[in-house]
Amino acid sequence: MDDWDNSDEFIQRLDFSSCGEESEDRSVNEEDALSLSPPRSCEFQKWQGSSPLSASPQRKLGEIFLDKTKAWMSPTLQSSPAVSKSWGNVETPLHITWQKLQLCDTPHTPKSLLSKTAFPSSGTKVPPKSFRHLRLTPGADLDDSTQASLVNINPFTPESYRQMLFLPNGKRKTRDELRNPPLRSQIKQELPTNRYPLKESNMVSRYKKEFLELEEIGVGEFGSVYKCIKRLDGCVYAIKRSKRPLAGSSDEQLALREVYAHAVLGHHPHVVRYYSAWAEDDHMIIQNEHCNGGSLQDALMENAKLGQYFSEAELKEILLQVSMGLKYIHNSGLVHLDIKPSNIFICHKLAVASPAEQEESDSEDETSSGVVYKIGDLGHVTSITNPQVEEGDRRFLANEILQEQYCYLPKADIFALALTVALAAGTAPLPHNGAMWHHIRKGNIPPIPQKLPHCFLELLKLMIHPDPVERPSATALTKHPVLCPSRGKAVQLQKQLNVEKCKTAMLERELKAARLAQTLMKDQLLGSAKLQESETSSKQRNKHLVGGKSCRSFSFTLGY
Ligand code: 809
Repeated sequence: MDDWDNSDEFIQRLDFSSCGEESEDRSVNEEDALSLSPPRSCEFQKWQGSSPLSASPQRKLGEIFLDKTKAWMSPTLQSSPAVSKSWGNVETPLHITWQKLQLCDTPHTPKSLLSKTAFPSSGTKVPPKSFRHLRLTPGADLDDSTQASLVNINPFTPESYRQMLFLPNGKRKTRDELRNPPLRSQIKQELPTNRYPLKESNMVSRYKKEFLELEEIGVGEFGSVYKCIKRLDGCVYAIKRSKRPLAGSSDEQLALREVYAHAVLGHHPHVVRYYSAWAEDDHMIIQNEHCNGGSLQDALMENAKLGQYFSEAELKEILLQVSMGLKYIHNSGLVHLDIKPSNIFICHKLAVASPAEQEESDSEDETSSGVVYKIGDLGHVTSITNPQVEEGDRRFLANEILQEQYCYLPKADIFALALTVALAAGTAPLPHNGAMWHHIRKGNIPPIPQKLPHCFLELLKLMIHPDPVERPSATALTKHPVLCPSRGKAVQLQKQLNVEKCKTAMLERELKAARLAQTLMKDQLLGSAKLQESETSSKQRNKHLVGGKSCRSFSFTLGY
């Protein structure tokens, strides 16, 4: 954490004035500012004052300054229990465009503003508790009633539906009233009417207001990626700022795809976590988890400089962890289509906790090596069933994708992953085209300058098989005995246990049968003995009867 040694000076540079003292709940702050998050079913609940989403650790600001070692890290690296922000299979609103979202280019976001519009009839200006701390920066000097009137009316909100279905007195509208809706002006009476002006001068950059830029960590055609600290929660994030694509262009759809994919995917330890996205000025911005170990590509370049390669154990770890991330993406009905070293990010678990604390930690990110590999950059993600394929890097591209055959899309990710691992193993840079490109597509792993077990090389070879059907699925890889030998041992032991259980069951059955036979035999013997006895006694009785003096009666049963 050397960046932060001079923390006193740094703390002065942090401006918390816009954060609101009560705002410990990041979920409120983040959700409140314009999010491109797709609508969720809990939205209405949120307007009513309870925020069911708390996607991140809630740390008191004081705590952040007190704990110098733990501060300034990605929220996912902290030991606070992360609450999954899984949004399930949310239907993404494909029709919404960046241009339309310009409506939200302001700290007065639909949700915060609706929090005001949703309670007009309560007769009080006090917003619900979870919104009370939110300050509306541009209009900060306006009184509450003026602020409340600076809203756009979203026709799709439950409040709009309420107005459509109910009269102001709360009664349900009749069919006639529904068929002949009142003039728009009448609807407006209930909701504040002024549209929030969208002039540039009124826009305060959310990026600048909420984040402090620490350094540029990547730059490319797409724009730039910055390591930033969020003023409110003191955590570090990776933020991509890219040029806003032309409204209605295919680039715009591509840009939105990344956000849709993140939103649908939710949270997985081997997929870079997404926090928020918004548009401002000419930029679109995406705020993601910051991975403190850089990208796998950075690590490969460092290795190349030192003449080193990843070891067999490390290669297996990369393959296993990325397969887990892919399994999650594929099982969500999506494919990545741009797997390569520069899109795999590395998180090193920080050694801030004592060994005892580390032992106690029940983090899902825990791995034997303490290194977590995560799939990032979802810019090429598409649906498996309804694909819109934007070819990824040609060096990692499976031949069938080039041939526009999209029947086995997940297997294209497997192909790219094998070449990614080969690079990590020390393979020379991959060709963009030419003879070597085709040689690899025929199922040949390029030469690897280190001794690796035959079974591991065979697995990599299978992963680049020319026939995608032959390549293992991500799920199969996560269970593969080469990657999880302990799992292989466990499976073997389980099989042995099952055989023993079968034997025991059979012996128990035999024992039961023997016992039953024994009982039957006993009973039979007893039965015939009693029969004999009864016959003898009946003969004797007859004798007595003949004698004519017996007053005793006998009864007997056979014992059945
Ligand atoms: O850590 C990162 N998370 C990202 O989403 C991301 C990250 C990085 C890093 C790691 C630095 O230790 C370097 N670069 C160039 C990154 C890019 C991204 C990224 C990629 C982002 Cl923020 C959005 C889209 C694609």
